Amino acid sequence: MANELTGAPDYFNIDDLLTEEHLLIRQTMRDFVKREISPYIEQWAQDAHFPSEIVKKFGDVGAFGPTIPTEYGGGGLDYISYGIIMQEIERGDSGMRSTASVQGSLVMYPIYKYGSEEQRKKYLPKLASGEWLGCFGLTEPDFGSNPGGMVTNIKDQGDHYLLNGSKLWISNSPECQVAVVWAKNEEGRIQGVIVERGMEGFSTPEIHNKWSLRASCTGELVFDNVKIPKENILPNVSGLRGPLGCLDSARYGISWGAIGAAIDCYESARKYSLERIQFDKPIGAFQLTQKKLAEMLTEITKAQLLTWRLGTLMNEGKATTQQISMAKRNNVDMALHIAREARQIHGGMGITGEYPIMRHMMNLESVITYEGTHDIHLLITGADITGISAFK
Ligand code: TGC
Ligand code: FAD
Repeated sequence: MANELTGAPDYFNIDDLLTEEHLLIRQTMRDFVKREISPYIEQWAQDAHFPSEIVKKFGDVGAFGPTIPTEYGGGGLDYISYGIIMQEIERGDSGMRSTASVQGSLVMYPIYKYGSEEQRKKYLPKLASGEWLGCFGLTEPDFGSNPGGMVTNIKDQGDHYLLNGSKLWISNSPECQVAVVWAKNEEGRIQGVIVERGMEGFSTPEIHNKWSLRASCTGELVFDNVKIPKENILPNVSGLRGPLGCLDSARYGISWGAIGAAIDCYESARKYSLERIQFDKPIGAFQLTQKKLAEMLTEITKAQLLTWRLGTLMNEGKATTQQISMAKRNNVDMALHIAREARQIHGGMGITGEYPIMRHMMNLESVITYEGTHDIHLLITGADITGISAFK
């Protein structure tokens, strides 16, 4: 039932669907997370500390831009490999996975997909190696679920642009060297802009007092007449499809990542249920505990099958935005539900940092909101079913 090497459930022999390379990547990431994240994560989260040294380590292990071609420093891997990497990192912590998925899917991906050859060569190798950390600025104080309403703007000044506005809730922003920012031009069309730390008028204030993703740094991006060289505009995209295309890739990674958090909660609950004695029996002997564990394993298995199939569609270039949206919504909701049930099984101990449960649960409250809220994803599926958009 459990994979002997990774200790993760494999109830439907899904490992048989993976290649030797996939299994090797998973083992490498599992070892990395056990060595570099798991021993320290509770303290980082309790202290609201972002371990900036992890950025270089992620670069070294190949966690940044796994699907980007090797000539730009990426891993040149397929989408199942990418999913496996996100799963194993999020088994450690969703905030750590955020750091990696923003870098890969939301910073490297748009530069690779929409950037010029010069931009690819300038930024991608440094981002892949972890020399630079990047962030992605789409959300604004007044435009979250509705990014098309954004007011951040660029104005053509002849030999450069002037960037004004602000972005809110931006993962990695306080530590970033480079930001991919979405702004409207004078015709109201959305364009991608590469902003570098040190540009005059650009600042990245940190958001404090989060109860969620405490080991990930989150902040604002503030642009006060920032002079943007013309070569920093992403030339090959305009319109909302630019940022939304990046979200497809990131939401796909989250659909795998959430399974990692769910596995960690399930495994902790399973072990605890066999060790904890009440009424002279392990609590795992009680039917209601078994029901919880049985439902957890069933939901994890369904999510594993969903993401594996989605990964094959991604590899074939056939996955739709709506399919990715469904997987993100289902798997994050599944993981949050499992975290809550696992917390019950741990009783009072479940609220302490002795176990990973409460941290995963609090993290997942962000994951179910970012990259499109649960309800926005329900509406994406609703629009696909009926042909009627219920957003506006
Ligand atoms: P709508 O009219 O549907 O579409 C506007 C234009 O975009 C095109 N399009 C896409 N293109 C490529 N890929 C996709 N996935 C696309 N989806 C839509 C569409 O064809 C259209 O193109 P054009 O050329 O005709 O203009 O847009 P809408 O304004 O009705 O909004 C749709 C909606 C609500 C689904 C969308 O805006 C949405 O997804 N909202 C949620 C916002 C969101 O997810 N924000 C995420 C911010 S980043 C983040 O959270 C990072 S956290 C990372 C971490 O820490 O891990
Ligand atoms: P709102 O859009 O104000 O939504 C509030 C509520 O209203 C939600 O329940 C929503 O579902 C509901 N709602 C809104 N519109 C509708 C509708 N049409 N129909 C029904 N219900 C609706 N953004 C970035 O750009 N880059 C990042 O790196 C990034 N990182 C983040 C990190 C964290 C920790 C968090 C919490 C957020 C991050 N975000 C980032 C922002 C995130 O994408 C937004 O929070 C999210 O898209 C929701 O926007 P909002 O918070 O403004 O909520």
